Amino acid sequence: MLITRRSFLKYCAAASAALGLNPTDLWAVEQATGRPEAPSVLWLQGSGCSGCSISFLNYISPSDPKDAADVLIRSVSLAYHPTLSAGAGQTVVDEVKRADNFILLVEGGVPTAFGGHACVPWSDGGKEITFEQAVRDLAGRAKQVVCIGTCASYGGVNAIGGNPAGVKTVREVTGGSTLHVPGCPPHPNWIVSTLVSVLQGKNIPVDDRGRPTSIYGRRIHDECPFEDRGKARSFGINGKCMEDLGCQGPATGAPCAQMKWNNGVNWCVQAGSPCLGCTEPTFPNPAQRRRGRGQGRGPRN
Ligand code: FSX
Ligand code: SF4
Repeated sequence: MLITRRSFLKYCAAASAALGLNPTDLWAVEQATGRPEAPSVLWLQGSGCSGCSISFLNYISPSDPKDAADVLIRSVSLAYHPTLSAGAGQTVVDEVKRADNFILLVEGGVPTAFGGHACVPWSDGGKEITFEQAVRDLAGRAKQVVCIGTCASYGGVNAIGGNPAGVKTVREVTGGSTLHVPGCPPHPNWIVSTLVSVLQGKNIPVDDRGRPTSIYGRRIHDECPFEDRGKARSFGINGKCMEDLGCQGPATGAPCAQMKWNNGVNWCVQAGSPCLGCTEPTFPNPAQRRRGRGQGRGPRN
């Protein structure tokens, strides 16, 4: 069963979630998705914590659920999401099999050990389909593949250490071009603005890590307001530079200092924590270099 724009709105409203965009973006996405040939969106979840989906839904506007967010929700044709889809079972599997003209969003890394059976998103006719199979199949048919979060983009938390499940990036598994929206999780604005650009068919300039430069082109440290306010000597000290406590801001591309999180309330360093570099291929262990791993070449055009 396909999720209609209306029904997606209902699920999101039930979760007290709303997504925000400025009016220009909204007008643009309405134009982009209002076309009969506009692609739908399939969202897969693999080896992750679902935090990326939660972040996507976490742009809360409790006082006015029918604001700009409603327009976006009505505009995006979400054909599949493992937890937002109303339908289940073979009906949904058949819809996914029939899907064409879609953008594939992948959240989470791809487990490849145990024949891929560490992650089984669905069964088809009683046969288990592994996440690895699903990603390979759908990526091959998608108009564009977008990795949501650091796990899908670079392996992230799930590929660290011994990596017993053999978690790989989407790009390692498919060998194809992928657009990356890293962050553990990514900010909802990063997800939404990238999705809008993809739906508009824009050419999205990316850096050498496959990330849109419009979002990730500036380093945390370059725009951190705390550099001149003295060095923090312990964690939990608000408003001081965390450089001596391992802050990854100088090596991390992200606009957290200006955009902040939770509707502009706060961000890591302001809350007394070093930046952990969650948008980088080295996350969560900056000492473990994974140069070249899963780094996308930008969108397919
Ligand atoms: Fe990874 Fe998504 Fe971190 Fe979690 O599932 S980017 S573990 S916030 O949410 O993939
Ligand atoms: Fe991630 Fe650093 Fe931004 Fe915190 S400040 S969300 S660790 S990029």
